[in-house]
Amino acid sequence: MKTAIYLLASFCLCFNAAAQEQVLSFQKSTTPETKHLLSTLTEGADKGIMFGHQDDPLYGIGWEFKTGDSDVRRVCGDFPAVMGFDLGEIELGKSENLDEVPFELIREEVIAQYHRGGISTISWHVANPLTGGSSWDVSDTTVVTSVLPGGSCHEKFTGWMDLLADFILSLETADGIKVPVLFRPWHEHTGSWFWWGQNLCSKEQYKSLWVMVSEYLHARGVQNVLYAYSPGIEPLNTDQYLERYPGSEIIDLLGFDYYQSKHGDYTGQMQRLLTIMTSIGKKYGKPIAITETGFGTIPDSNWWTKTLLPLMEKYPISYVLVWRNTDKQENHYFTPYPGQASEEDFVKFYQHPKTLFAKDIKSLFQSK
Ligand code: BMA
Repeated sequence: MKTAIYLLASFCLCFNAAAQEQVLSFQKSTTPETKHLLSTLTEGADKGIMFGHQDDPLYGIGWEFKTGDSDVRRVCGDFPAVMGFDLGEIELGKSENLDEVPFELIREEVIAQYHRGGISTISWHVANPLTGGSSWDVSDTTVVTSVLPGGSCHEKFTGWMDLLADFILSLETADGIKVPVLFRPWHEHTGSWFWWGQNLCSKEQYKSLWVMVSEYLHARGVQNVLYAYSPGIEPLNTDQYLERYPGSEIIDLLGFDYYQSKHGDYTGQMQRLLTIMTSIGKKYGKPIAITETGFGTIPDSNWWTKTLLPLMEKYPISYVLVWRNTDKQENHYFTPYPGQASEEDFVKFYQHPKTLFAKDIKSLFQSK
């Protein structure tokens, strides 16, 4: 018992020191398939820009949970190169995520996307472990401290990380290959709408969150994961972008999230962040991506070729991902569906040599 307590105490001490210096206590190890994913993300940018869509094969406008369906495919005949999925509420032991998607289906679709030669990225709108609320519950500013080692919710959160690890480890093909994924937790942290946001924790605490999760997944033997860092649009320069960067030892891809709205200078803001990321990406040797974007309901029928594509062409971007199409929420769709105003323009966008979809990835990268 004493030995166990000692080991635990020394682990905590080492952990804290490691967190402060941002030095991991382990050498990151990845499977050959995970390395292949990293090279696809990195080299992809020379060949074109991969298109991504959140929850693409799960549901869309007017349909739900039909194998092989996708609004993107219904419009252009191909699946996106990148698919995003969310594990929010897996930590609560539920069988469905916060958007009522069965985790079993997510698992199947991640594996199907791998067989297609495509990429899956996973976000985690994790519940608030201290208040019992959602990711968006920012009523308490001590949540991050509470989950770190020594905090009142640390043990509970360790259990949550176990459920996360179980899921990532369960992403396995019939012949036993662990499917690699790009994990993107703690996103949009430069805003203050999630419990891990800018005004809810210090920069050291935020970085420690990253160290804790990556160390824990490593300790659980998870090697089929890469990590994406994705603040919001707030950073005005490279220093601000990197203010809470947990370090190149952990992070594999740099991104940011930003959406167009009816007002505001979308192109100008995007250019600012893309310029910042391009220089950091080059300096650190990391691929860069637009990890979330879109123009809700796409009211501009030429948005794909006149707004998004010109932005994508100017920077060495690996992929761009637009958010989900759901009719459970009013006006919440980000790709066209048959009959939507931007359908024709999306087909032009698809046909453009610079954009890459699932079939392109399969032929370019010879994936399984
Ligand atoms: C948000 C919205 C929410 C959803 C969440 C996680 O941006 O789409 O409705 O619950 O993403 O997918």
